[in-house]
Amino acid sequence: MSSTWHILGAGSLGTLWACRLARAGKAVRLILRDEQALARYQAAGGLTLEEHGKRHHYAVPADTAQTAGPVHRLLVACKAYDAAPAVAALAPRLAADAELLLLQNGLGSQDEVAEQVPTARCIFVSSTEGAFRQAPFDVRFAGHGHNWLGDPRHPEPPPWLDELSDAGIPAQWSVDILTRLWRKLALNCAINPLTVLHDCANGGLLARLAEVDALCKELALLLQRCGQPAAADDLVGEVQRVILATAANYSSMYQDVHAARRTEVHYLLGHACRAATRHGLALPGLEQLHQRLVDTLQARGLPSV
Ligand code: NAD
Ligand code: KPL
Repeated sequence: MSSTWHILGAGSLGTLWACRLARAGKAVRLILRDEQALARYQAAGGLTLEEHGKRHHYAVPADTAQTAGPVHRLLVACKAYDAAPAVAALAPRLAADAELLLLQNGLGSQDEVAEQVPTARCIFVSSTEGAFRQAPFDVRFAGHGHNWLGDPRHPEPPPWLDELSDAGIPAQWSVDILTRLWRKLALNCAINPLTVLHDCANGGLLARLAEVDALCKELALLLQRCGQPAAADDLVGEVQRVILATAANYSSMYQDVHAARRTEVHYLLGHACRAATRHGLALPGLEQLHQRLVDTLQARGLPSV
């Protein structure tokens, strides 16, 4: 018998996954932060997903970490900085052999979560899908993409992987999930902080390609030193292609900063700088970028970790 999909965090990606699983008839339950969030959810009457201009409602059942009952399969859909504390609060309900899917961008939060649940299987996800919250429990599916799932400790896929394609969730098992996550982290480090510092859309970086290229060179050195040479392959070329293809868009970090939301800098540029220090690698351009970003976030009253 298939396990229930418990979804921790009913934000953009949590709602996107919950609605598609529910639509496909899978057993799904949301786990919300506290009783107040549960009351707000019940007042909203369920989740709303807008796709191709059409709005659909899903009355997905919900509870909180304090509700009784074991959790065998958990999609962790919080921000990177919330993931480990959220999982820790749920730990008493997690089965010893529970499987966790970690949707967080960047690196570092996956290990923080794994420390909370040493006997569980942690599956890392790298997602290029895009969704955003229009209102509480009301999400727009904004960008079709793909999801790569992988487990750095066990190369074999879980038996339930097909449930995702049954639900229309584009997913593929990846034996090199860390390479994918490092590559995405490097792209984010080369683009997102500069869009914040120069207050521009991604395309604004076309006028600053020398600065972008210098960062890519340092990032490529870091990837090599971290044992990820494939993630370094033609990084500068891909960064330039992404800047061109998304020229009119504002990066996720830019959007967070302008909406006065906490960023995931600690798990992106912060992680890159910590990894360089651990390897005794001097990367002055990256360090300076991090410091400028930290100063900018602090000046705006936003957390810099
Ligand atoms: P979000 O802020 O929209 O949603 C996170 C949700 O988690 C919020 O509803 C929050 O209240 C909830 N939460 C936090 N702590 C909780 C707790 N203790 N218990 C229960 N719920 C809790 O975030 P998002 O945009 O869905 O992003 C989630 C992750 O996915 C991030 O790491 C992000 O970088 C990554 N990601 C997002 C997108 C996207 O398009 N939104 C795309 C790719 C990757
Ligand atoms: O993933 C991105 C983001 O905005 O977070 C882009 C800009 C495509 C690459 O950094």
